[in-house]
Amino acid sequence: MSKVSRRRVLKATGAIAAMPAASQGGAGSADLSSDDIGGLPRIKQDLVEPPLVPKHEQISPGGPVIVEVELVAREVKKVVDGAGTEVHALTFNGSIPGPLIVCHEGDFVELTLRNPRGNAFMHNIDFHASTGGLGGGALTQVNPGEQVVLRWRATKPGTFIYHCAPGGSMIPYHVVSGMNGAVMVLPREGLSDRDGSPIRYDRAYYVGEQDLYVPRDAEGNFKRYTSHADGIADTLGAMRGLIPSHVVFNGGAGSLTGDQALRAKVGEAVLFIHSQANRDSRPHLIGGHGDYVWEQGSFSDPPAHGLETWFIRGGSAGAAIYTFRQPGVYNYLNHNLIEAVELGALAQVVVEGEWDETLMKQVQPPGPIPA
Ligand SMILES: [Cu+2]
Repeated sequence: MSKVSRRRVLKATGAIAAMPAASQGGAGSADLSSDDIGGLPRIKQDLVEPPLVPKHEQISPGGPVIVEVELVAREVKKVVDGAGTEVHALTFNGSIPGPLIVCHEGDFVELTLRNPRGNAFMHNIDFHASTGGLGGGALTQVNPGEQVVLRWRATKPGTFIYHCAPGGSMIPYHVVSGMNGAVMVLPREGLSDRDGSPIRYDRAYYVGEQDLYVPRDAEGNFKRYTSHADGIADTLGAMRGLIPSHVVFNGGAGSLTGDQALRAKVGEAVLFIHSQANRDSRPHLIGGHGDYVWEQGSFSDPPAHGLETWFIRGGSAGAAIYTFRQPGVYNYLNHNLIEAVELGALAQVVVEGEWDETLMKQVQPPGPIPA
């Protein structure tokens, strides 16, 4: 039986909905007509501010669904470090990065993108997870006071960035002003290791890394501006130097440390999704590892096992899972240590639990060197 006729038979018998997308010849093949899509169940996904991730199932409970999400372009002033340095940010839903969207391979994402009246800029969105004209960028251009609805099918499982891309210099300007986020497309049957055995996580965090280019005055102090328009020429000048003033997680230096640190318990498997829409990064968990790492973000490929540091290419998102084995305060950082410690790309994970002396023990405390 040919592939097409076999699919038709399976569809007619209702068997196709229960099959993993890979068996269907890949989601996005013509297994659903426009009428079929219109009749799919709809799920509204309440997006949340990173590092939190929206409520989701790791294994799809059924066939494809339409996942409805809403993003609003917010043009806001943000303080990005402990010294009070300000940027006139461009954001999705007010946070840097924008919220994580989660769906399963073969699902449809239906985005309402709103650009409120009173905003200064036209905005749109390019979903790297989507297929077609500029990742949706051509179909989502909205001026202040407009909204648009775009539906796209998640055909590739993995982690992918999305970003605003309104054309010309406004593309990098909007991206480095904060207008980016990520989508996680889970395999319908959930994640698996290199042997095909299931991998599950107990919690998930989304860390969006952002390079910022805050202009300086003649004395080297960060400048302040009254509006986006006021600072745009200087900011474009600083961007062209390619040397960021800040490299931060979740919108600012220290935004994931201290009271705002990530939390976990010994024995929990934690999924870290890490995006960088513009510049390379090198995530590393000090005192831990990447048990499973999808460095390039594709869940079609098996994860690497047991990594020390992984590489996130600018313009991509990757995923790593680690099961914590010791309590303590861990640093999760960009292991360009200058970017981490001097520029801000550092988070903390506070882990509760029992210390395992078989894994690490101070055999002799510090003391004088014997004569
Ligand atoms: Cu924009």
